[in-house]
Formats: sequence, C-alpha cells, structure tokens
Amino acid sequence: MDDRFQRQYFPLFTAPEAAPDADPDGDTFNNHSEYIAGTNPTNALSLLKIDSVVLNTNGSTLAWESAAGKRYQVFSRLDLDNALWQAVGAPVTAAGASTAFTDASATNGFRFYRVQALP
Ligand SMILES: [Ca+2]
Repeated sequence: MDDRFQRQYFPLFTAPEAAPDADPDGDTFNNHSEYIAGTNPTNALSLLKIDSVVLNTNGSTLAWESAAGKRYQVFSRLDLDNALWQAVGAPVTAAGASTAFTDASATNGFRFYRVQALP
C-alpha cells in the first residue's frame, strides 16, 4: 500500500489504524481495499458499492461511487449458485465521483452485478 495514501488520511501513518488490514471506519472494507478503490478509509459512507441498477430499453444501467481516474470492471452472472462471474464489456475509467455503465445485453431477465476496482 502506498505510504502517501496512509499519510493522506492518518496523522501517524505507522499507527495501527493505518495498517493495510485495519478497518478504522468499520465499513467492512480494510484500508488496502479502500486504497485500491480510491475511497476514504476514515469515512464509513465512502466505499465501493453499486448505488443503483435501472432496467431500460437500452439495457441495464449501473451506477456506483467512483474515484476519478480509477478503472473499474463490471461483472454479471445469472444466478449466485451455479453461474460464473463474467466480465461485461471492457474496463471503464471513472471521470468523476460517480460512474454509470450500461449493460446493453441485459434488456430482460434477472441477473446479478458486481463492480471491481482495478489496481
Ligand atoms: Ca474501511
């Protein structure tokens, strides 16, 4: 993990709460995960999660909180027991604090999504 990330958020970057596996804001994402996602490790409301999925005539549009310049990959699967996660399209680079992505193949039916921040 980059020391600059720790120095940005913690007064003492060698403190226990600044450790990569610590989760000082209690949002279940440890500091290393927040570093990868570009989220704030001291704010429990700042985390990588899908905020909305809207089905429309163009497909399903997902939106999530993002960090400008970070790259994300969307995955989907048809069910949680048997199907494998499959990448949907190419990675997208966030332009700002929120990113939307439309899965044009998802115009009907039920599926699950996840968004991964790429290192
Ligand atoms: Ca955290």
